[in-house]
Amino acid sequence: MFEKVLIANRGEIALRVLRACRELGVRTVAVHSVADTEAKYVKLADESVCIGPAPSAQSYLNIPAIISAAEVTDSEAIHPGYGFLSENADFAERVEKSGFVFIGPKAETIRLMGDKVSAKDAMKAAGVPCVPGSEGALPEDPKEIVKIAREVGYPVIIKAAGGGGGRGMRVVHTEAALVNAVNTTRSEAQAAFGNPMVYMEKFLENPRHIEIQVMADNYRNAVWLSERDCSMQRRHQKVIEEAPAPEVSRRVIAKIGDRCAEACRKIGYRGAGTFEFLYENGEFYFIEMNTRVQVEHPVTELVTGVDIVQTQIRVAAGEKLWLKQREIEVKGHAIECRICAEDPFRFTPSPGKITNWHAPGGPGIRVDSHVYTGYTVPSHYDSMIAKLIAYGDTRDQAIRRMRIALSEMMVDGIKTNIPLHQELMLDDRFINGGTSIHYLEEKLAAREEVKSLYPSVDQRRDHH
Ligand code: MV4
Repeated sequence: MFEKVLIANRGEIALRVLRACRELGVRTVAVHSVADTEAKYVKLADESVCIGPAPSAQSYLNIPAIISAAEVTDSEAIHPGYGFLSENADFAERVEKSGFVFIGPKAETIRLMGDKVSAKDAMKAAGVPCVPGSEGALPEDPKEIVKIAREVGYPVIIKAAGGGGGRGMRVVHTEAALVNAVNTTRSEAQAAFGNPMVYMEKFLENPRHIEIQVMADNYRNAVWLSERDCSMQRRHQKVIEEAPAPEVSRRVIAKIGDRCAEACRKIGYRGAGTFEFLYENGEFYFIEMNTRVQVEHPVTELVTGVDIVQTQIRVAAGEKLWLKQREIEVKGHAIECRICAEDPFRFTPSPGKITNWHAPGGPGIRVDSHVYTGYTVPSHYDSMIAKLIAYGDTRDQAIRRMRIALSEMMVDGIKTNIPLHQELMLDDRFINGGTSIHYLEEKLAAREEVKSLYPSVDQRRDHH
């Protein structure tokens, strides 16, 4: 096992990685920006290094500063968490070239998956079902593009190879709009990602977002650890995640999961990973692979009993995967609410000092958070301040526990989206389970409509 791991991240995931290291007897180095000097996980780490000013471009994305911090502290490995540099192939490469272990896949794997065209090619070749569409990137010739779209069938979606996570996409409903849409997406992709390559897929109108968690070692052993349903989202930001996915046949999931694990063996995948699928009419369609630990990993940990972050560290240190697929069982149900420092109705960020913090507890409740009374939520980063996770024997029990936990939770001094979560935990469609990726935005739009028809006294006063 490593003697010392550097945590190249901040917030709740830095604390999560720190706890995993502690349990493994590994010493920790926290790197932080000026804005995070007072963070609890910085104080809890064995050592800390300030790597730059508040803006992440100069701190959490500052590759030379992070590598220098690893050098001066004599760290052996670097855990990138999620976001920031976690899926940056150049970072992974420079970490390894500098003689440290990158806790994640090989740089070439990150690069393969970062290009959504090569990722899809690799997965198709490995037997993972993909959304029907163009064979690889679209050609230049407009006539060829029109022909491909006719074969795929409208509506189609044009996506940037360098995009992902909802960036650089355009839906096309008619042939008349096609070539223009392709050209616009190309130039936007060139500007945003420095890569003009685009590809085409059949546009699925009302899918769910279901993803499969995988874990692999350095020796081509791989398992899949159940699935998560992350359909409850707004503007590509997940709001609620759960495991297992409601209303999906276990047989169909098992077939897809086995394909994912097999694909990992084929491509020599290493570490934790997530296969993202769209699920519509009983079918799974691969769209992207994430090569990092995800925000929502705790729901998988609760239903499988596998500590994903510890497993990441152990396989990175060269341990052979001890988990056997037939021993991995899904038990119970887990739901995660992302608690964000934001206005629950307008979604504007609400940074500032938390004057009073009380985390809920009781059976089946887990809170992953780095905040405390007196903590100031900085304005420079993501607004997520906590993950509230409820586990139960059944989905119904998990929901009931979540309602109680939300009612106990106290966050004073800033606004949070707790009221939105409380509303969703009482929402009939959520309670039935299996809502699509559009559900939350439709619900919020309907709520806006009611508000404009029947303005509150406050809104009328604001208006005048
Ligand atoms: C799609 C799609 C419908 N059809 N692809 C958005 C994020 C990126 N990971 C892929 N995305 C989508 N790809 C086809 N062929 C709809 C989306 C999509 C979406 C996907 C997952 C979660 C939320 C979403 C919200 C809007 C659109």
